Amino acid sequence: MINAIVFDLDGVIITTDELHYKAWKKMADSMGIYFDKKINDRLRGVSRMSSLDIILEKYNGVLSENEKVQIANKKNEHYRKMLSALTPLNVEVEVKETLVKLSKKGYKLAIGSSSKNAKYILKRIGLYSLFDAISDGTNITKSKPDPEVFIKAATFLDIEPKACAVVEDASDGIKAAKAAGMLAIAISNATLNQKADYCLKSFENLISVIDQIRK
Ligand code: B16
Ligand code: MG
Repeated sequence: MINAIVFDLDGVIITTDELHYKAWKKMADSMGIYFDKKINDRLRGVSRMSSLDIILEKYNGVLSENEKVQIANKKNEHYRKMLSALTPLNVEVEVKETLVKLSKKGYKLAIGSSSKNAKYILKRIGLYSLFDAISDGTNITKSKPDPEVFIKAATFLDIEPKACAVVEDASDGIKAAKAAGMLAIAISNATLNQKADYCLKSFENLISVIDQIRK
């Protein structure tokens, strides 16, 4: 029986995946590195430093660890500048309504995000208080596909992993959910991963999928 739903943030709750792309693109262009949306899809759910390593596969030079940290910090500055313009109006109505409906049905709601900016984003878009627990990049040592972020979310909720369902837009997120022993529900890009237990046509479709699971 499913008692809790753990949501990925970027690309599921809010389209900050687009802002990550813009920030990385600006950084890559400034260094003359080829970067496109296909490469960007490999960054979904992956930590900031691991994302940089993927982007640097197209870079011919050699960088020290310190230089890499500086580049990642610069990207985060671009990203935070865009995040500072977010308001509750950036949240799709169907997302907010679906979360409220699930909460009223008695499900515990949590965030399971690799992002260190997750709490800031949730506060900016006015959804922070809707979640019973937030597990993010600040409380993990390994990013998705490692299950740590989801296991921590279940621990914060005091609910067993097998009673949790995860909603993810990243293939690595689906792998992480399965490794955590949770039900994996895919949306957008993650629907390509055959390991997903369910695929959503839209965010609000989650209500009927959860009702179906309950039967
Ligand atoms: P930050 P999610 C992930 O968030 C993003 O998908 C990924 O592209 C990003 O690199 C990662 O967070 C770290 O984000 O730089 O803000 O700490 O999809 O797991 O919610
Ligand atoms: Mg995501």
